[in-house]
Amino acid sequence: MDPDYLPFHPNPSKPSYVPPPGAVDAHCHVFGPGDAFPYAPERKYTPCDAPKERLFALRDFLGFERNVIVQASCHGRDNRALVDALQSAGDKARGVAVVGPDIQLDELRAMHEAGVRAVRFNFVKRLVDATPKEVFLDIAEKIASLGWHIVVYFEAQDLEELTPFLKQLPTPIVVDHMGRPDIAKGVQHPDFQRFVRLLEENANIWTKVSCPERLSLSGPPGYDDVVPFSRHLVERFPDRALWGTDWPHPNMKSHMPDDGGLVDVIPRIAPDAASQQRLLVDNPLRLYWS
Ligand code: 0GY
Repeated sequence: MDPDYLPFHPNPSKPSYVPPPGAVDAHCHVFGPGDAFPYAPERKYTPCDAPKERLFALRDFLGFERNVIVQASCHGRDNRALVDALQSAGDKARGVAVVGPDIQLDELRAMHEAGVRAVRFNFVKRLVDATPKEVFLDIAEKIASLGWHIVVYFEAQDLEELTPFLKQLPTPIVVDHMGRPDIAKGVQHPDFQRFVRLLEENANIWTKVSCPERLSLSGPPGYDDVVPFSRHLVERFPDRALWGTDWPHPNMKSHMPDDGGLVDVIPRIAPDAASQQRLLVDNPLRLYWS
């Protein structure tokens, strides 16, 4: 069960940028440790263990107060590592779970008690086997009754096909990593503008301006080619954008980002104190802590 991608950065730099009090890292994961919380048999990659203690230490080191921990595909629908981390973090973390069609209301209520506030629907074909849309719609109805929302992960080429489905969902929706645009095409390309239009036309759709390290062609330290995309979304949708580290960066094979360097990208995508406050504090608190 050796990991099949790079380990997370062992010694991130201290960022120059200091997040405002109450700042939330709204996209990160815990993995294992595998001997306590085994990885899913159906997983498409085996991660490096990334236990809760390391996540909480990173949160403090980077100057954040809270985490939103997202269930990743390597743990399948077994949310035990996530729930364990949430219970340890108390009010400092909220969670996004992955559930199947047989999930019961009492199981959802127990997860709510632990801090789960959303489910994730993953459409990325290299990460998961396909789930029928009717199954997702059933889950959506169940979780809506708890006031949860839905996090969706897809790649840009799938947006057109997915749009009617997204419009059917009864809750707020958060799109991971800006819908994974093709950065080489540029902000004005019809593909990215289709994503912008989706948010313009649907006030319940939010996005995470995260993961420059996955999208960039120019690479670290500044991920300069991704900044115009993130900045565009923060400017157009200041009340519906979230930011996250994506620690421990599952499946990153080209390079492993310095998490301090990722934090230093924030003032380039949200250049003034008011937009940083919304991106890092007000927006995630409204969605996950109210
Ligand atoms: C991410 C990105 C990835 C993986 C997962 O669920 C997952 O396994 O989300 C990826 O490989 O793009 O959001 O952290």
